[in-house]
Amino acid sequence: MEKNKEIARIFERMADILEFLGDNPYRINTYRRVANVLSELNENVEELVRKGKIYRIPGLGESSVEKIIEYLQTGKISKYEELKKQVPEDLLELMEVPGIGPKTLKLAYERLKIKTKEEFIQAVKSGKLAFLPGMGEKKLQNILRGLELWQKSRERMSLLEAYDIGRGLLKYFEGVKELYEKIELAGSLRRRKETVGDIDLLVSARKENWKRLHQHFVAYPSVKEVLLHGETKSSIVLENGRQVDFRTVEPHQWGSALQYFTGSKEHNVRVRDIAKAKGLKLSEYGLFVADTEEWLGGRTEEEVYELIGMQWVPPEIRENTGEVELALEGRLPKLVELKDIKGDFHMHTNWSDGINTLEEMAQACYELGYQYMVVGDHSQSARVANGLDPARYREQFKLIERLNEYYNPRGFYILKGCEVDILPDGSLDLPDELLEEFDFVVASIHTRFNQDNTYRILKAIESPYVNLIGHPTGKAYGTRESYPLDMERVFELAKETGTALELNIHRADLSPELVRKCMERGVFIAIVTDAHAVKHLSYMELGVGLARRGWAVPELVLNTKDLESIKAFVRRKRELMLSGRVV
Ligand code: DGT
Ligand code: CA
Ligand code: CA
Ligand code: ZN
Repeated sequence: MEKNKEIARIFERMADILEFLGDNPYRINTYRRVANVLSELNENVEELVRKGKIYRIPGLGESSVEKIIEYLQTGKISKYEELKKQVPEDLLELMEVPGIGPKTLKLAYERLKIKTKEEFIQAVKSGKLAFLPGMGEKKLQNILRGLELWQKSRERMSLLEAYDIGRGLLKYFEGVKELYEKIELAGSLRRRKETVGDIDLLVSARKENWKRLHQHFVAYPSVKEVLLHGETKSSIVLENGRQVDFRTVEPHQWGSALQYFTGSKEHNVRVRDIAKAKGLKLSEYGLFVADTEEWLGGRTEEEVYELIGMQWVPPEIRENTGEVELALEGRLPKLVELKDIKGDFHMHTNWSDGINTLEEMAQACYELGYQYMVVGDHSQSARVANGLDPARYREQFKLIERLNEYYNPRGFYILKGCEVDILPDGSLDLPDELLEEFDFVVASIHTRFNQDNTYRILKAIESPYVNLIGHPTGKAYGTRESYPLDMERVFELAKETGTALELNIHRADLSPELVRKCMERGVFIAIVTDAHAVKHLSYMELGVGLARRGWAVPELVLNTKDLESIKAFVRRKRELMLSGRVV
């Protein structure tokens, strides 16, 4: 009955648009009635059309039936496509929100000049919407709740959120260690996709333990709803609305199951086809001879790929974007790994807007086994972030020097650094005399996110003292899109001058696509946590995953360099730029 629902939804939407446009009430009612009829039908609409019975259904006129048939044949209703063009896209989207009707949107549009989703949400939150006629407290509350639900149901979670949920689940399963052999988070989370639809948890265990494992799973403390409770598969929805799928497999199936449930679907389809061409059959249950069903293997992923005649493919690049061909030829690049990382270049302390002290951040980085860290507090123009003026930076230098007396003999180095603001004209928020005193400088844009910022970034790269461009595209998941930016020119100048671009874990900026371009063009990236507290420092693993997703190789990841190479990187740029050989 899927089609019944789909078509009913479109008629409902058409009615909404007509109402928004102030069309004639008769037609609006007709569309709503058709929507009702379709959703109440006991029979499948496709079936009714095939048997010619559709014309005998009360409430469906000839032109409605035409539209239904058009949809079944083409997947579209042209009238709907035409209507959609007459309403701002954002408002159209809002019509889907429970509690928000076309009347409300029309009023908001006409009286408050609201044209975008953001403006509408803002008007709800600021109470401005309450001034519309007929808008009571209860209705406002409904709208608020509806918005919340809708946003949650439609937005995929950020990788960071999924990672946190995943870590929580793994910890929870440590409590029943004796019941299973292996456990892993699969799906898009394992592939480190920037957004994650649902979380997939996979366990290998002897069959007799499966029942207890599934009981343990559905008893997870933050469960809101159990969608499915079986003996091989269970699904839950957490209180925050996120879904987790859980599967148990037998130990000898582990590798093939992990390979299958990691995806991506596109990658799996390719791999299966290759297996098929060799007379093999690959499924989540193992690798088999196609004709005889003889089991060949599948204990580990490595075994699966090897038996098919391929290199093992890192999960982060399993997207069928060239990795399959290279794996067949044994030519996959060696990607950067967490153990290659020697330091972090961007973090904040409570000198600006961080939570922890410099001492605490330093100790945490030391305990992570790093060789160095860059302190990167905000500069003066970032007032909301309690940015530092030159005098305070110099004061901070003294503290860093004192701490270094303790840490350097232990093989750990705190580098003097900053996250200097790139001002609207592209100049830097700190004078050259001070910039010169830093060991490493990050420069970032924190204002005017809506304009083309190419000139600002290029100008910052031209500074002899800027070593890293912070969150280059300005994107922030869930709140902001990137500003227009001529990445090709940025890549070119970054490469020419020896300036790195930041992969900021919090913002997934650079995106994996851009990281891949950096690799192709020979531009350095630096993976940074932008930590504002000690606990954020541990997200480096995630950053490495995002970099790997962009096919990052250690040679072009600045954090894999040792302290001497970092110093040389900084020195080289200063010499180059001050000698006037570039620009
Ligand atoms: P998501 O949850 O939307 O972020 O993306 P995934 O990749 O985690 O997708 P999900 O949760 O639907 O399924 C997990 C993996 O299971 C997926 O990456 C590949 C595998 N899988 C699921 N359904 C199919 C299917 O119909 N065909 C194939 N070949 N693989 C599938
Ligand atoms: Ca998933
Ligand atoms: Ca799933
Ligand atoms: Zn920043």
